[in-house]
Amino acid sequence: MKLSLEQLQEYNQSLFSSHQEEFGFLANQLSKEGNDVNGLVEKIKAFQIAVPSWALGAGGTRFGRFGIGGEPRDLEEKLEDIGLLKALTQKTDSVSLHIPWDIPSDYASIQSKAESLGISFDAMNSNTFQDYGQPHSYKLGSLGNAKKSVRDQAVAHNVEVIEIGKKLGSKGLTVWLADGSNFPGQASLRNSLHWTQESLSEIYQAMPEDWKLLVEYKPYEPNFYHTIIPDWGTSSLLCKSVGDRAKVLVDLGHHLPNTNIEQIVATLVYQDMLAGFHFNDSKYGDDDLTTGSIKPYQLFLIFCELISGSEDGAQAWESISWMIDASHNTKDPLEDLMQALEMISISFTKALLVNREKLTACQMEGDVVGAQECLQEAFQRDVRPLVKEARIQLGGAADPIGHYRKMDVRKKLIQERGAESRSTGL
Ligand code: PSV
Ligand code: MN
Ligand code: MN
Repeated sequence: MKLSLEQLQEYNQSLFSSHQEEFGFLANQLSKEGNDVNGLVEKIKAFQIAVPSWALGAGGTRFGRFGIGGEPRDLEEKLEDIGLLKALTQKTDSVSLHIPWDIPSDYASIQSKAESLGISFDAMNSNTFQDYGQPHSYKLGSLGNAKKSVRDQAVAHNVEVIEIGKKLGSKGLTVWLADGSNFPGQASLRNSLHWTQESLSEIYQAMPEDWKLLVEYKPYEPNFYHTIIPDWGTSSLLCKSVGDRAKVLVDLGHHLPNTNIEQIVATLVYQDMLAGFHFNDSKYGDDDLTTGSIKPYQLFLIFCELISGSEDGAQAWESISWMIDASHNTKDPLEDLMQALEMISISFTKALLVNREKLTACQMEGDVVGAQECLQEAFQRDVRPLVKEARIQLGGAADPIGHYRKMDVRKKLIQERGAESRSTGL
């Protein structure tokens, strides 16, 4: 389904005067404090986040899955859903595909569909954590499997994913490895790391020169004794050994509880080693909850590190990829994604407001209280009118979820695709 632009504008018109009032008040305050409000709005407009193709249906857990109805049945419908998100939020303009779930049956039609919706192809994802009829099983690992034949097959799969991505105009390959072991003694810790390094190196050689390799880490699950790439340090070590276009991908859920993720980000940015982000949130583990729903302060602090790193010239902002990687078990995925996109924009905007000069002075003088005040001043501010203004200027909805509900989008998708339609994905 497609949203009517007229209805969207009509809806925006009904919210316009209260928005003007709120935005005017904030803009006035911010300019008095010396901020360039137009510059801020432009930065918010430019910050776009990719949506993965697997996030558009109900995710479920290993105990069950509750369908949402109207889920996209194929790649074209997935693109249509991202098109809806784009029209409403103006915060996403690309999709990240997972192979083999999303192999295009007709490249020309997929490309023209994406083009008509203004969507490009972000990093490609390979899949060696499942069996899908290939000759050798991945039960005991893929790129780090003890058997060379399995490793070769996993490398070949990644090379095939690169070839698919090349046809679509993607510029990156994301590798997330489920490889590891469930029990002590099951696998050689050292050899499995070595084999993984060899396999990654072969994959790297197969990438075009303008591509990057995003290497994701995860401490546990699906293996519970050891994971071959458990942390940013191991990922970084592997990346450095394969080539300078291989960098570390940080998925917010892939840390043990209470890990200082902003410090990891600062360290990676310091080394120009950050490939990108998978946004989500968690209370306990890789919960894949809505970004910003559990730890909004952490998200803000992460953005503070990213912004200061790029402003200080440690790592270019444009070299970092942004994506949501969450699972939707109880919410409508499209509404959930809209909430995530909003929270990401809000945290980004708050971090832009930190008075960095003042903060640095506090750090140099050892003014601990002053430093905390600097951060709190930005974090406690309600920046929603700024984010809304950026969205309206780009032609999006003043209140994306409000409009989505008013237009009965899910009901229409169910009519179109059926109540039992099921999307491929996690
Ligand atoms: C599994 O933990 C995971 O969420 C990884 O984060 C990957 O990025 C994603 O699945 C898709 O492969
Ligand atoms: Mn991820
Ligand atoms: Mn994950």
